[in-house]
Amino acid sequence: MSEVPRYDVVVIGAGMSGMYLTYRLRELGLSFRVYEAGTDLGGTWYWNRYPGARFDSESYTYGYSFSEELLEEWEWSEHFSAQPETLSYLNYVADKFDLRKSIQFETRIENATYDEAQNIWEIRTGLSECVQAKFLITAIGVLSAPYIPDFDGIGNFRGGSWHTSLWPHQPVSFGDKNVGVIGTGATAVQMIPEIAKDVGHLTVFQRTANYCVPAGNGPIDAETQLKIKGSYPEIWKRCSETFGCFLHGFDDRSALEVSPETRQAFYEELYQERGFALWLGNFADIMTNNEANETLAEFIREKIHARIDDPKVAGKLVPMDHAFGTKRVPLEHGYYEAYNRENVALVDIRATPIEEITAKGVRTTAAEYEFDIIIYATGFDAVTGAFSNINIRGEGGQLLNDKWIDGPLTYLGLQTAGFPNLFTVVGPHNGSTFCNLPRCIEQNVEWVTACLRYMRDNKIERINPTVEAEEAWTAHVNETVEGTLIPQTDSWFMGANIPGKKRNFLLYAGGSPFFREKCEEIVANGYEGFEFS
Ligand code: NA7
Repeated sequence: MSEVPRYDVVVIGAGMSGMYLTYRLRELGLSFRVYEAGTDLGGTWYWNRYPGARFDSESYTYGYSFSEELLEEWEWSEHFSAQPETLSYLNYVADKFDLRKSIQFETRIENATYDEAQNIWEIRTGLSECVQAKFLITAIGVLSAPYIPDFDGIGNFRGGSWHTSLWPHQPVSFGDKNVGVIGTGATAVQMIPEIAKDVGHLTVFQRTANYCVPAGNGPIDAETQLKIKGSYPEIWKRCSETFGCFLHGFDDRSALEVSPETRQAFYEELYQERGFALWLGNFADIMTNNEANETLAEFIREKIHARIDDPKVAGKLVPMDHAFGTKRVPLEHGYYEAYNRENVALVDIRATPIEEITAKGVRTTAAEYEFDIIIYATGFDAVTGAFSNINIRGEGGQLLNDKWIDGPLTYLGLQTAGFPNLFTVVGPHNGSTFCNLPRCIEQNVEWVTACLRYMRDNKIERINPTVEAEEAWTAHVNETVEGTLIPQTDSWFMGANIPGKKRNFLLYAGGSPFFREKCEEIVANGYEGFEFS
């Protein structure tokens, strides 16, 4: 029998988290292996190749910050980088730091079992290859388990169909084709204007209208490029101070305490700004007070109406059923204008629901639409979905999916009791879930690798949070959201986009600065809430 390879650490996933872990674990001198299901690295930016895929974060706030040399060398061409450029960036990073040699591609991990007697994780791939590691680190992303609704007849369609995050690697020629898109979340909002330019005819099936706001993208000119390169320390400082590690931070004033004229002028100013200014740079009570929120919702509704030629179409695109910002706000690049094109039609599937997918297309309660291609922009089993796809068994053979059946239970979103030596980078209830991700990925990875260093230096073999610490953290996470309007709305934030999934807040709404402070304080108190042995 061949011997089972044994590492100090196994990492699952080679997206931005797994790549940075590779860099830090190597620096630490530990033996490790990274397993990645894709044929190459990049995670989100490897999988999501749909036309129009790009950052919703300003590019210069999104790259890794750990290497000054890298910051000096790399130039983003646009304020919101498109997916091909981002993937090139990640490949550049991988080459520069020689990351690939630690990663095994085309290897999906399906089982990971903790052996209590040996204090070891046994990890199995889909090919039944087995490896062992003292530590297991998941770096499997927040939006990496695609969701396609279980429509009747879905297998009968004779044309091409796929989920946006499983976009073909070969170029798709739309030519004069008839294309249907189901879903109008952040993904569809980026994709629709791009496809509309190329297709014969596009039909969009919308269940819920969203509050989409202009991204304000554009090329970065040479002067701005120089300015960006000269101001990275200020950029990182600004990001570290704001709620979500963006350049935009909430305004302390109440939307209701200023005059209507001041309020309107402020909204207008934010609407013209780049990125999430209107969401995360707005009056803070937009997210906590329905009356305040409604002043902004109404402002955006008027903007939508003004941009759509046909008032009937505008009426369908105007959100009336939820508060602004309680679902992820899509940033758009000419989204509303796409509906002014003659080759684009909008179907309101709340009024006329989809009954089935047929051999020829989509049948709603009102009509059958024939397509050459159907694109499912129907989102993800967010945050916990990627965990559900792996059988992770902890002490006593307990399945993580069973433990989390009523919602995630974690300490800091980094560990879960009964699963010793398992770290969940960007896990549920982790500060990184409501964050300009790379900023929080770096924090998570640095925290975990510092912990591994501490354990090695102090000859500690095992780390496991206490049940009390986990309960307190979970209660705290729920408190952070209870003061906001978020729980009012069904969204992937609440796990409410997946039929049968228990409604539960999956993110962390206490803000990145607080999360970071908490992580540091726990370390300063001798890893309070964790048990070492
Ligand atoms: P989202 O934001 O979850 O959007 C999914 C869309 O698919 C949304 O419009 C849904 O309508 C729609 N959907 C989901 N299920 C159905 C069914 N059964 N019938 C019709 N329509 C359906 O996913 P995205 O990929 O756009 O964005 C995910 C994240 O990626 C985004 O938040 C960013 O962080 C990046 P609904 O609103 O539920 O009525």
